[in-house]
Amino acid sequence: MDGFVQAGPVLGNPFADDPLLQAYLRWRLPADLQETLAPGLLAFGQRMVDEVQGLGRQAESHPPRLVPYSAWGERIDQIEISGAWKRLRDIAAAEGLVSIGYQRAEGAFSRLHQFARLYLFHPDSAWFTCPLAMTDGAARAIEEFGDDQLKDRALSHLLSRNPEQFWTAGQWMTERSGGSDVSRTGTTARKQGGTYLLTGSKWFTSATDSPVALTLARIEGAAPGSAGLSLFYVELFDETGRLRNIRIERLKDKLGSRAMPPAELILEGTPATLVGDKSHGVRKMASLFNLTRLHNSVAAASSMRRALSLAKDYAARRQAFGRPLIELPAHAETLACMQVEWEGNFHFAFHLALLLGRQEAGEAAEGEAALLRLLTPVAKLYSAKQAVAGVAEAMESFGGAGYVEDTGIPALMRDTLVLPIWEGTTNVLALDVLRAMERDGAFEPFVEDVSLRLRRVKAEPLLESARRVRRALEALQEGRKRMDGSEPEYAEAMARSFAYGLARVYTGSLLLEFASWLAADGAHGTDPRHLRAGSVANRWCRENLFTLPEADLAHRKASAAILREKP
Ligand code: UCC
Repeated sequence: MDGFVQAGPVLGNPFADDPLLQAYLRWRLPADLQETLAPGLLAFGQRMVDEVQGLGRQAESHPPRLVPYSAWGERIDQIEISGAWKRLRDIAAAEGLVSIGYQRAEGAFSRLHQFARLYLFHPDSAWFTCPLAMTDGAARAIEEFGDDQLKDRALSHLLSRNPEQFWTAGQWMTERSGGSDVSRTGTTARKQGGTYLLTGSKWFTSATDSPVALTLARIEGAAPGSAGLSLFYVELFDETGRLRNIRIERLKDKLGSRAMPPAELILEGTPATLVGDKSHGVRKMASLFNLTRLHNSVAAASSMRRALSLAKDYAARRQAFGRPLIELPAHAETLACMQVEWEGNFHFAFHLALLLGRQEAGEAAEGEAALLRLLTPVAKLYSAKQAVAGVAEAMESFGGAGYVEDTGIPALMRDTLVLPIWEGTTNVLALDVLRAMERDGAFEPFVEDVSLRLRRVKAEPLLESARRVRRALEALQEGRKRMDGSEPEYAEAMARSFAYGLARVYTGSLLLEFASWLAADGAHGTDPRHLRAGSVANRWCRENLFTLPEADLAHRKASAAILREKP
């Protein structure tokens, strides 16, 4: 019998093993702050290996369960969750995975610090990063729109580092009529004394084991459409722990993120507090979902990194055709492409965290708010697609083993597949990109920002790439003019390609700026790392940065004709 046993991939401390994250923090943070934060990140990374990986696996294998009735027939609708999931929540609280962003101890860099931690936590956390994203978004919307009473009540829990005090928040936006077009929301709100009572059904509620949630409802008599919706804060349980006029119809039987309990709910006069003034609830909810979309981008970069580190480690251990896989040119090329795509997405996501931190600290430069508004959907839609492609590629690189459940790789694939779906699908976000350009004038700051970044690129080996990005930027400007001057349907048909173009151009400029910094930085002048960063940037920029496909009326008619035939 052949006694050969293949050694599986091994994961180390995700901070210690991530030179890109370390270099990025050296680049962006003041030296003293970087030195202060690094030991904490290293220790947190070790906690992933020692504790969180095991908890994530346990939570995944003990999914939540709905208990509709007590032993004696009383309707109780309790969601039972695993001890591991509860422990993940306690760790998240104690490590400040939400509160760091609000305590702002690191000023404009607080979001960078927070998202560095979330990036380390995500792939081991069995998607506990979903409730954390929702909690972060709820805290932000309440901070922005809530009155003092609501802020005192809710933020003291949502931002607590004490596991006994900490609350996660859910988000209930999706109804049967749609998760994308929320203007058709049917839930109504009736005023009773100082509170509102909500009646309706919610088709997909996220993080439903949370004690509080933000949701949309139409106050009786309010206008139809999304402007007539208002934003509400709900506390799900009364003092005895019973649901407040909420029925849980069922938990969603999802493809992935199995430790997490989204549900279908019926609201039967559920007490709720209005957040801010009446109406324009979608605009207020945007404060939540713009933040959860950034969480999504960081989770995408984190998932890509996890998949790549598994694939690379395995490629060094696994022999085929007389060599380790990593030495086989075709395989090495595939892995290198994955690495370039991951590094680009990493830069894009972390740059948004930097912009957000600056904005919240009141240190944003002119145009940066509009830029962040535009780049948020761009990063979400692009990174989610790239993460799905990257994780699928990593899965394939394991051959049949990647398709086998107990390697953990199928779970990683399943969990990644939700990234393009929740918090806005690719096309919905591409349309949001148009909205940001039209309503917030965000394209001009984008052009200025990329141009400024390209002017900082001085190193000779990067100049050709800088020229390529400049040409692609001009193509985007040309495309924008064409979209502006055409019927709206042309712009909508082109929105996805255009958004991809924005993502690739912007990321190219960030990679070039980073490589330039490494090349110019005295500490790295002789370090070959700056050469490899240059190779990453050049490879990114050699690819198809942006071209706008022709999509005139004839093209649209052709699309309709193509679709006419059954698949
Ligand atoms: O359903 C879901 C669950 C899926 C499964 C999840 C699996 C669970 C496991 C997960 C574990 C990981 S998720 C779906 C969540 N839904 C969304 O993310 C919403 C997607 N739809 C959109 O984003 C749309 O673009 C809408 C809803 C925002 C479109 O709304 P409207 O009302 O039709 O469009 P308007 O009229 O353009 O926008 C209304 C207002 C405007 O402001 P005012 O009131 O001043 O006119 C907009 O400028 O909202 C403003 N607005 C924004 N503001 C719209 N979008 C934004 C934005 N992104 N930022 C700022």
